[in-house]
Amino acid sequence: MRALTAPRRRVGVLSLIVAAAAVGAAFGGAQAASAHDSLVSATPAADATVSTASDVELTFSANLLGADGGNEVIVVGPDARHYETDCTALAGPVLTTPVELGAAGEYQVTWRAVSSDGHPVSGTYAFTYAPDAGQPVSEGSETSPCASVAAQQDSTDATAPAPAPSGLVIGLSVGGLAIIVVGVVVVLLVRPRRKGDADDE
Ligand SMILES: [Cu+2]
Repeated sequence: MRALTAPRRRVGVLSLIVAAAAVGAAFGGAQAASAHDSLVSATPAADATVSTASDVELTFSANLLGADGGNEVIVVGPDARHYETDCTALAGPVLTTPVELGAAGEYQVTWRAVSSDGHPVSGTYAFTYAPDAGQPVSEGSETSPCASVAAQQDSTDATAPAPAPSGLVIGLSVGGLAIIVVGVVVVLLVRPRRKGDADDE
């Protein structure tokens, strides 16, 4: 009887350790996610219609990290051309990107920022540009005038056979793995315990 119980108990302890690790990982992930800075306000605001804009200003919930090239805002017009005129400047929680807008229509703002915990956060939103008559119409540019953004887009556009997985994909994979591990552990835990209960009583 002893010989049977010992290995079973060892499996139980092992399962508990794995379960604790998995739950810890899941919790850690959730905590890290909740600590990510979020976009608090934007000018022009999402879904707003503006008649003029000299820059796009995004304010986040905390001071961002000034990692090189990590904070980027691109502004793409209805003609799919870029209308930001320089790289994004960071001041505390605020990203400012100068723009010269072109034709009237919907402009897409795509941003990527380095959260105060060091992790990248990103998002996209649109605003409508409805300029008064006589406003200068910028021609925009085919690629971002910001070298680090343009370089990134080049590498994205290149026909790479296996594009590097994004942080989101990695996060989902890790999350999926944690769920699978927890599932396996639950099965392992439930099985021997039933037998064990029967034996003990
Ligand atoms: Cu994080």
